[in-house]
Amino acid sequence: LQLQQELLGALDRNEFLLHYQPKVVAPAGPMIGVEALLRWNSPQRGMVAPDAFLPLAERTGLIVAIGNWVINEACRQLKLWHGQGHDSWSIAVNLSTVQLGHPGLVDTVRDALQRHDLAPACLVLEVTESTAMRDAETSLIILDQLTSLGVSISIDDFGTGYSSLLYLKRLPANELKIDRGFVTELAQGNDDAAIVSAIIALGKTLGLKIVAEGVETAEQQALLTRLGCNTLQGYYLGRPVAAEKLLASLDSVQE
Ligand code: G
Ligand code: G
Ligand code: MN
Ligand code: NA
Repeated sequence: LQLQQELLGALDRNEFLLHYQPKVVAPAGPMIGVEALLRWNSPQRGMVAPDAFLPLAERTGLIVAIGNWVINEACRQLKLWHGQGHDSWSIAVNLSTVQLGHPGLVDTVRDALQRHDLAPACLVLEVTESTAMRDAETSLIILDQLTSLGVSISIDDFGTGYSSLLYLKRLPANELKIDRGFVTELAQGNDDAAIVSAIIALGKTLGLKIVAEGVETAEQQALLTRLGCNTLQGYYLGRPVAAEKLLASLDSVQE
């Protein structure tokens, strides 16, 4: 209840912020965009990661207001970067189950793109398999409407959910993100390399761009590239950082 009270005020007090993690062309760049990751800078608790408050925000419905802020803030920041010469960058925003099921989502996205004068294609909406499956038929309708706006849809944490191939085939997605659970032990000679190959083959058959997340070592970077991933994301390519730090770190990602 305490946390809920604090969360309620956090938006008004402007305590939320976004960190940005690079997505780079395999193996080592250039950077083609970022994933926006929500942080809560709480006066009482310090910097709070989303896992600590998203479940509560979902249960209380607060996620809708917070999520709308995220979408607008991400668009505002991307427009700034475009104006600074990084005009090919895209930005990815995560959507939770409650957000996807909320009737205002499509309008929120359309308004944010218009307000910040952004081409829809540079906004990527990341939806996990489980989120899309929660109310599968409704999700398809919403995702189709979002696709009609021109935004990209990315299937996040792929391989951790239960979607049938038939459903996957119907999803209007542009991108598939291989869950980092398959990447962590990739170089250790278990089945993960075969699983990743199969996911890549499946994704390519469906016409999807393949992103690997959780890339932490040079070995994983090389293997994933050899297996056919288009895009890499992970601590090895760049940690999530505040906007000011991202430009400063570009040298290491070679832009
Ligand atoms: O950075 P990491 O601890 O940042 O994120 C933890 C989890 O929180 C991930 O599953 C990520 O998808 C989710 N997440 C991060 N930012 C957002 C956001 O803005 N909205 C939603 N719905 N989920 C987010
Ligand atoms: O569920 P989603 O993929 O949106 O979550 C992104 C989460 O993964 C964030 O918490 C982010 O901080 C974290 N993350 C990003 N790169 C890495 C990585 O290389 N290793 C690990 N362990 N976590 C990562
Ligand atoms: Mn994500
Ligand atoms: Na993920």
